[in-house]
Amino acid sequence: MKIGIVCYPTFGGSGVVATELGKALAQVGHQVHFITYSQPPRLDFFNENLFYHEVNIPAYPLFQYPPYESALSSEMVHVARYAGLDLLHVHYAIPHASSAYLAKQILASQGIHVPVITTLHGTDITLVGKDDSYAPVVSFSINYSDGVTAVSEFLKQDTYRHFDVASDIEVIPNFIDLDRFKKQKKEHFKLAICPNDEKLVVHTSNFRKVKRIDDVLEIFCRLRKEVPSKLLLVGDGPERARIEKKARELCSPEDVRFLGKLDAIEEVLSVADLFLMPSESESFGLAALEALACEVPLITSNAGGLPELNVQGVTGFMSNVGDVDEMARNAAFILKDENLRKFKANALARARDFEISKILPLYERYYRSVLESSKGGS
Ligand code: GMT
Repeated sequence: MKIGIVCYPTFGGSGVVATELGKALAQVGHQVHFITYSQPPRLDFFNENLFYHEVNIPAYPLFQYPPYESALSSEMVHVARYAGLDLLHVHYAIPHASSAYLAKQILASQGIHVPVITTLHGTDITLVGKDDSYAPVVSFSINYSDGVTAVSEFLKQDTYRHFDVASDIEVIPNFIDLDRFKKQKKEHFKLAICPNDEKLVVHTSNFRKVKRIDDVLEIFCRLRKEVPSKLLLVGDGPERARIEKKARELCSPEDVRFLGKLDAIEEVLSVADLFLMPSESESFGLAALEALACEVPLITSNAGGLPELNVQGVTGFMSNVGDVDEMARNAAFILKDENLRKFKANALARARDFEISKILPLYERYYRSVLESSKGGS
């Protein structure tokens, strides 16, 4: 198949999933064309089946807001024609699904049929998409996609709850490449951060409000009274400066470190003992799956799709959003030497359920079914 993939070229979950999916599809022989406004960070290796097309957004003094959607639709049209794409797979509804709809109509007017599959990732539905400024366009572009997938059952149901959507939504969860995400020998790194054998607690995110990073600090402050431990915060985003200031007020610089954006997150996870994800909303929790793959148990909220990943009392614990006291108590329980080994083993076993080799065929099968059912359609 020849597949066009549209996504945000960022460290965010939807961009990572889209890029890893495209790479995996290319490795099994599909031709994959990425259409994005800059090179996705994980598009970092050569494969004869991989292509990258940058969306060009020419500036013009009239444009206070450059019309990215139009430029994106035009690039989809160019690539679909030039490469002979069989389908377009867009990740994150806003604005990719509506741009794809427009591209599809333009192509149809030229006698070319290219079906569109939209993958819903999370905040495109649960947060941003619900806003009146976007909701009618999100509903429309979901209904007029030829296929729609969501990364969890929760996200599927939330889409039906909040949007006027009639289409069937296929649930295909996030996945993990266990060849890359596995515990590595990085003991020197652990020793540098935890010189007195403290436990290492990690949080990675895009530092947005929805991640409740204040709760990460609150949990850690309570935990370190019980268990000698250190906290590593990985990633960057709008909340970073405020959280760094709060961390300075609450903790000593030896206890909490900010590492910024990291490509090789698996190296940090390899030496971690516990991962915190107390999010307000989380459609799946890819970062938590990456932690599990590196044998790191989880303390998460029970929001959104997290119960579909974190198994209560097995891979970690879940609590109501904001219940930092319970989260800290459970964190201390996991970190007891007699418990930690079991939780770590369970973490890896759970990650295996989401191995890419299990999830890739679900996408391929779905592509084939959409191609089949949209044959001759418009
Ligand atoms: O808002 C974010 O956290 C980024 C967002 C994205 O789309 O880039 O992540 C979402 O998609 C990931 C991949 O499917 C999911 O694992 C995350 O749970 C989801 N984030 C939220 O729902 C908050």
